[in-house]
Amino acid sequence: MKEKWWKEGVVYQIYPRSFKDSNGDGIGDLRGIIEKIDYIENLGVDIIWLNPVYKSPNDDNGYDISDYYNIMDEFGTMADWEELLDKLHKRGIKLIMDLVVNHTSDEHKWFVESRKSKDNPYRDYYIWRKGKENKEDGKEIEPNNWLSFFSGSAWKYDKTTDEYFMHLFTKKQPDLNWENENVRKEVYKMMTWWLDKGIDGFRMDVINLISKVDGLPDVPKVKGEKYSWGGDYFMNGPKVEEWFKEMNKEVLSKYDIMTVGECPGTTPQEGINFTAEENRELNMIFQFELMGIDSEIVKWNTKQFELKDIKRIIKKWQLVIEKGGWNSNYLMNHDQPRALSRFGDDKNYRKESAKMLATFTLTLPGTPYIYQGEEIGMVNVAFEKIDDYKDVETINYYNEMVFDKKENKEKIMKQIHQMSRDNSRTPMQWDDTENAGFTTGNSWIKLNPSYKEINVENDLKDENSIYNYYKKLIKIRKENKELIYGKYIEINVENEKVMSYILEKENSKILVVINFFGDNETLDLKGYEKELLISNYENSLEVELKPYEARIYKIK
Ligand code: TEU
Ligand code: CA
Repeated sequence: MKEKWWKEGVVYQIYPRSFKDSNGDGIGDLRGIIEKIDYIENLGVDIIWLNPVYKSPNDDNGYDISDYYNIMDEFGTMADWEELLDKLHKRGIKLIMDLVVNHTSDEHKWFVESRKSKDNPYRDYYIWRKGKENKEDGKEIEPNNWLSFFSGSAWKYDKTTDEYFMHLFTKKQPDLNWENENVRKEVYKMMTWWLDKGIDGFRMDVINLISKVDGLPDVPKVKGEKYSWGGDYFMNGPKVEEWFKEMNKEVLSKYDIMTVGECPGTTPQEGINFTAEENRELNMIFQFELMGIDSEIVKWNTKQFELKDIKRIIKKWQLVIEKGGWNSNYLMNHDQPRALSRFGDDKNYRKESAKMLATFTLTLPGTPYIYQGEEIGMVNVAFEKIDDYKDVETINYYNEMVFDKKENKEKIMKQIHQMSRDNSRTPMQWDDTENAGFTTGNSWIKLNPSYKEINVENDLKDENSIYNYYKKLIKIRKENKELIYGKYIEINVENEKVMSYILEKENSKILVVINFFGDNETLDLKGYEKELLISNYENSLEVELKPYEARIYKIK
């Protein structure tokens, strides 16, 4: 297997709006990140993924970009950004930027032009269609019945030209028409411009959504619903690989960079196609299977997850690596609830389960991703009032369920407490002073009251903190290449509570044992002659695993 810096590196994701505010306006910014470089470096991570910092009206917190070539005023200036890049590089930390090119903001100049008239040169930059006649009542309806990611139709009517444009996300995020060669050229030009500024790669937002099937057909109707999920018609569509290859040839292949494509709804076979080196497309993708193990049909309908699903998913995705591609490992990001609250126990075993999950993410083959705050065990938040939520997905869901569908408000708030994206977007908790040291002003979103106890200052002081455990794990990962390039061999497959696996590289082996739940378990490891590298408990017994206990051994 070829060695690559992006296989060996650990990625730390920064959501700038909530990381550190440097000027007291309540919004995190680039100078705030600069202030915290020591903190990031001390953790031992190698690569930063920065969520979008481009000009944006912020309908979807920066994922609605109105100018790809400039920095959002609230976050600072291009000079600040250049200083950040320079300072990171001086410490040997790489920077990857978010690339959001499935859609733009409706305030982007291309769209402003596009909506003006049917013969505008930019018209075909977006996906415009005439309305259709509803067979039942003869009234005009949307061009098809696709549901958007964020509730309601994926089409918006625009009266200037009496047509509809497609938006898979919010109404202010019109989808670009990748069929148009000029769109692709503009995107490649923009990517080149950023790469020439010295960045180290891209995280590509919903990049497997860029190719929609011809004819944009209706999806089979779900009973009682006006709009239905059309994923089959826009995920991993017919031209997606052709365009990945073109992008690679025109742009990516010219630089020593890393790319990670965010690819919801992707199978391991598609993962192989997109990432196998010989295919010259992407380096790795974010697949979503683990994000679906605790819900049914829609994310808001949660259920208890089962370890057998985790085992099955991890095992089958090893195929990607075996076939010459690469994986990425994450348990959360800015779109997901706090992993610790979701897959661990944030009340009785907060530290133990946070460390357990860290052990899991950092020992699987593939590149690991840590999301800001995960390294100190930040937990979900439960705002009482819907007005305290800022996330457009959450607000749209609440409005649809409570106002349109007359669902019980308490039930919906409970779902929001569990699954809202704002769980991960409350500010980083630096210390126990007002606003957790995040801002001296009014924070753009309320803080999680847990900051009095859970904060960076406490974790830095405590030798046994979650932060220091992450730090040790990262070091162990670097010192034991089995954890990066080793072959994944699952053992005790049938065990429903404990996950254990060996990572083998040239006859050298690491054994990982993880109790995923809050009960004591027994596991016989006597057959292995081994040395303990790390555990989340001080005294590990030979056969008994304590709640959420995790251990890494070197096999002799
Ligand atoms: O997310 C795409 C995506 O798949 C998410 O919509 C996910 O399904 C959802 O957030 C789960 O609640 C990306 C970005 O990461 C997200 O922040 C953006 O809102 C979205 O694309 C649109 O750009
Ligand atoms: Ca600020």
